Parts: sequence; structure tokens; C-alpha cells
Amino acid sequence: MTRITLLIALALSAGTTVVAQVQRDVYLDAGIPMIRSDREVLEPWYAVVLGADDSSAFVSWAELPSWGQVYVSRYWPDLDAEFLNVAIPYAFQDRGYSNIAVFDGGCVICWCRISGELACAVVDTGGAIAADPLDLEIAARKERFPAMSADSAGVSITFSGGVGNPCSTCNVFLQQLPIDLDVVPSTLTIATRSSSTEQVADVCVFRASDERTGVLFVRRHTSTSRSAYLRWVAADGSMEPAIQLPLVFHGVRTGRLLDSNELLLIWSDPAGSFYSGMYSMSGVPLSAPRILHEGGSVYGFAISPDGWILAADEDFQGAIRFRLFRPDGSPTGDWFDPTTPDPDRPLRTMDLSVSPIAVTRGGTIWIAWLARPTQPLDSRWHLTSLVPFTRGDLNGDGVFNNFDIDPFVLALTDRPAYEALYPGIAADLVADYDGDGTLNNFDIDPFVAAIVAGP
Ligand SMILES: [Ca+2]
Ligand SMILES: [Ca+2]
Repeated sequence: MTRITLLIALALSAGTTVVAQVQRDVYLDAGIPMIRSDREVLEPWYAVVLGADDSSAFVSWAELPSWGQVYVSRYWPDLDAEFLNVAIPYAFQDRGYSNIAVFDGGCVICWCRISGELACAVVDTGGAIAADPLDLEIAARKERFPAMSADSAGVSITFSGGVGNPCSTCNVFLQQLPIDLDVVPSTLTIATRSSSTEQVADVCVFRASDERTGVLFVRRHTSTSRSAYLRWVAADGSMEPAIQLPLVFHGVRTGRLLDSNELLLIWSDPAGSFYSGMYSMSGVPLSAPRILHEGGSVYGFAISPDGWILAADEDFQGAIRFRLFRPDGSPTGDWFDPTTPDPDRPLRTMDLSVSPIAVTRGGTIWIAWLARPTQPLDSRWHLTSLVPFTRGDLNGDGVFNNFDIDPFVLALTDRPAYEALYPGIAADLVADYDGDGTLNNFDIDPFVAAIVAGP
């Protein structure tokens, strides 16, 4: 497949200039047409977490060897950067486990230090530190990244193991913070284990439009008996009773509160098959569970606010793969691997113990992955985005019809005028019917045929 190669000169904060290569093409292996962009990252990424909304992705990474510094960058879907490597002004002393939550106005990054504290900072959409790092006087759970959810009012964080309570399976806690991090409300205890043989663990946290926060957590009574619960907390900190979900499962993997105010949950059964199901905010099943994957493990899942599901998997022998599911639960296609070949570094991996994947409304995918060598070479990080598009949709309204004829003619005859009118639409990919990598006269006949055939 022909590739469009773009060279983007990037000014780093240190004043040095590096050149990063972004490769962009049409990708069809996910089962729907997508514009793929891949960027080989020149910085020594480590412990990469990313969070995305409909417009961009925030990526955070920590410096080797021991978290000497944490940086945040923001990328557009074409992998041009709004800003690169903004340093979090914090005296990092030991390794942490971080997560990132995006809201309308920026991102919140929180990290659990091995030695104890949970700390958070806010970076705005332009790369300014909107809220200086805040240390929370709690000893957070170690060796797992915190579950987080943010909106323009605040951020919610769940963890287990508090001050004087080093047991990481005895309590589930919720910490709420305003988005400017200027007040620290009391840490709330969402669940406590009921016996010495029981374990409790948080799964994920949701911030609802009615200003309540929901925590999904699990009680493991024995190795085979488990139950899942949902507990809502009002903005003033008052807690509603926990709701037991009518769910038979081996493990609850993740969940998300959707735009529709329904909960989409993903869980596995003892045989290792994975399911998704919709629940009301009061825990009532809204549909029969759908099977996502039958038998065998799947490493990680991400869910968009409109219900797209991205499954991510790796075999730990150099292969990674993904599968995308529409909001109705149907797969767009088979498993796929959108990583680009690097003969010197043929092995691929992701660190799914953190959160290097995201899917956003409409099925746009973000992946941070690592190309590893078999020889003694450095590994190289990549950031890959996949943006679904409609072939021939040159006015960018999401459908292909007669209104795309004039933009097609304009893109063909006066590209600067087209790009001024429709910024951000890659005409050479969207309307490249014959697959030669550019929009030119050879695409006229197939475009006309497609218009005549109708959407
Ligand atoms: Ca259109
Ligand atoms: Ca063409």
C-alpha cells in the first residue's frame, strides 16, 4: 500500500529540534475503512499511559530508570503534537503507577508511589500546568495504577490500602478532588471486607451527569465465589447503599458509564470467555449479555462513551492484536494488528499493566506500543491512531452523497482552497479510490460510479 510520509519538525521545550516521521495511510484490516497514522517516538518512553477524548489524546510517560521525571504530551489524530513533553513539576523519588483521565479542558494525571502517597496534577489543553501536583495524605495501593474518571468539575479516584491499613484487599476507597485540586475532601470508604477470608477490590469509577460518582467493586468470598457491586456517592459525599449486580462471573474486567446513562460492563466467565452487558445506573440488566471472545484470555479492554469496545491482546512472544466492536456488540471485523513493520525490531509488545490504549466516540483508536529488537538494539516506542472514515466523504459530514461532489472537484482542481475550506480532511486518503495514495484524475471515474450507486 502506498504511504504518505510527512515530515514534521518538532520543537522541544529544551530548544533542540528533532524530526519525527509520521506515516499515514488507509487501513482496512479492522473491517471498516480507517485512516492510520503511526509515529515513531524518539523520546525514551516508559510506563506509557494515554487518555483520549473526541479531539485528541494525552500521553504521559516516565523517565528511566526510576521515574526521575514524568512528562505529558498531547497529540491530534494525525499525530501532530499540540505540545510535547511538558514536565510535571514534582520531586519524583521512586517509581509510581500512574493513570490519566481526560476532561473538557485538559487532563488529570495521578500516580501511586511505591513508598506511599497518591499524587495528582492537572495539565490544560495548551500544555500549561493548570494545577500543581498535590500529594494526598493516604498510602495508596501499590503496584497497580489507580482507577480514575474526570470531568470539568472534578476527578474521582479509587484505590485500596489506606493510612494505617496496609492491606490492599481489605477496603475500597474513593477520593474526590475538585478539578483545580485546591480542596481535599475526606477519603470515603466504599467497601470493607466482611471476613478475614474475603477480599474487596475496586474495578472502575464513573462520574455521572447528575454529579454522582459510581464505584464498581468486587467481593471475592472464596476462590470461586465472587460478587460485583455498584455504589453511588453524591457530590456532598453522602453514600447510597451498595447495589449487588445480578452478574455471574469469574472476573469483572472494566466498565464505563455511557453518554446514554447506561453502564457497559465487561467480564469473563470461569472458562475464560468474555462478555459485555448493559446495565441501568441502578444495576438492572438492560439486555442479554453479548459474547465478545470465546475461550482464552484477552489482555485488556477500552470502552468509548458511545459504546465502542476495543479489545487488546498480546502473546508475549512478539505479537499484539486488537479487535473492535460497535456499540451494538458486533465486531467490525476479525482480530487485526495495525503496527507497521520494522525489520530491525520485529517484536511487538504493550504494557497493559498500565493503560496504553483508548477508543473514543465513533471508534477512533489510540495505541502506544513498543517495537523490540532480537539483536542488541534499542526498542522504539510508537503511537498509532486509527480514525474510521467514510470513503468519498470530502465535506466531512460523516456520509457520502451528492454534497461531496463540489468538494471533490475543489480538492482535485484547487487543493489549497479545499484545505482552507475543509481543514483536517486528508483528501488523498479519503477519496483515493484506486489506492495509489493520492487523489488525482484516475479517481474521477470510481468517484462518479460511487455517487451513482448511492451511499
Ligand atoms: Ca459527505
Ligand atoms: Ca488515487
